[in-house]
Amino acid sequence: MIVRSSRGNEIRSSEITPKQAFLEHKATRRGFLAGAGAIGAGFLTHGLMEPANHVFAGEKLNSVASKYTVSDTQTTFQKATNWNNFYEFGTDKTDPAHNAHTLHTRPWTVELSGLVKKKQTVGVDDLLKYRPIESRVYRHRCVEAWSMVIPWDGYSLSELINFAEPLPSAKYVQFISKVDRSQMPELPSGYDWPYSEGLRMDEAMNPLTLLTFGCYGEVLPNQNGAPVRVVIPWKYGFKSAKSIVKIVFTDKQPKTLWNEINSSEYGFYSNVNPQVDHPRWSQGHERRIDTGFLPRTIPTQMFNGYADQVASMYTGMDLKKNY
Ligand SMILES: Nc1nc2c(c(=O)[nH]1)N[C@H]1C(S)=C(S)[C@@H](COP(=O)(O)O)O[C@H]1N2
Ligand SMILES: [Mo]
Repeated sequence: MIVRSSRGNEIRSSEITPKQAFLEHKATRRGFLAGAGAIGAGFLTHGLMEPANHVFAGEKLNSVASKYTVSDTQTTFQKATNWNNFYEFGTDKTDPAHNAHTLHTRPWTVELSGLVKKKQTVGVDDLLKYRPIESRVYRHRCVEAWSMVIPWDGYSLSELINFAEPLPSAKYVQFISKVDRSQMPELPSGYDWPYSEGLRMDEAMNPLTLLTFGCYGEVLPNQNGAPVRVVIPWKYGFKSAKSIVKIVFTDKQPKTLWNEINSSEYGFYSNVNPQVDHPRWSQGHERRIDTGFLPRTIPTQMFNGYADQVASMYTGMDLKKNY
């Protein structure tokens, strides 16, 4: 089925929310635009309240330009939304685009918990309006040695962490993704769901770590982790948890799904590093998927090319040991 998105292009129905949600978002679009000026009011006062002005896949975000942007050739929207890892919706790269429409992205809340002053549950629309949304073109390097260049829309996670006020004892941040078998009929067995990932506090506070609501200037398609995910561009893609429902502040390094499955292949840090190979393949090169035709093989850069902004967090650390 083909429908028209808000930007007037034709998009496949698998890239948007189910029909019901699509109709609903049309009816409420005016409400969202009217409320968009109220940046900052957000969840500071509303907490659990779900505002009526929900936004859905395909809806335009009024993003502002960002200094955190690379000039590499961008991956096409078509490719970035049809070649995905989102195992909750199947393990083939094309599965999420076909299956993720069953995810209900509203109502949606994110729980802030653990070692933090302002423990609370926040509606995702309040989160979206908390700070101006920036468009940031990031390199995106999967541990499987392919890469893309994607314009994401969001704001630094540090903004939310500063709001939440972690206790001094909080040393790590854990991200927990949604799991719901009724919405994820393809949920594979053999994994310790929900998907879980984590960062050290300084990594989570690094301005590059993006709390992400959109890509290509639009609300995230479900297969890219709607309605809210993180993007950590100097780490392998699996660190960037999708469809987050819980952010937990902890004093110990949190459990992560891939590390629990195979700690020798998927380390907690997983910084992009061409000198530390995956046990089963080289990480020295990557297949850059950009134009949508044949991928080009290019050398992988240390910290995915973000060394200037992140290398100082790891001075004195043995990156072969802390892979
Ligand atoms: N919840 C969840 N988050 C996830 C994954 C997943 O399977 N489930 N896959 C990860 C991997 S391996 C990659 S490469 C990126 C892919 O993000 P993209 O599909 O938006 O490019 O999401 C990451 N986040
Ligand atoms: Mo990945």
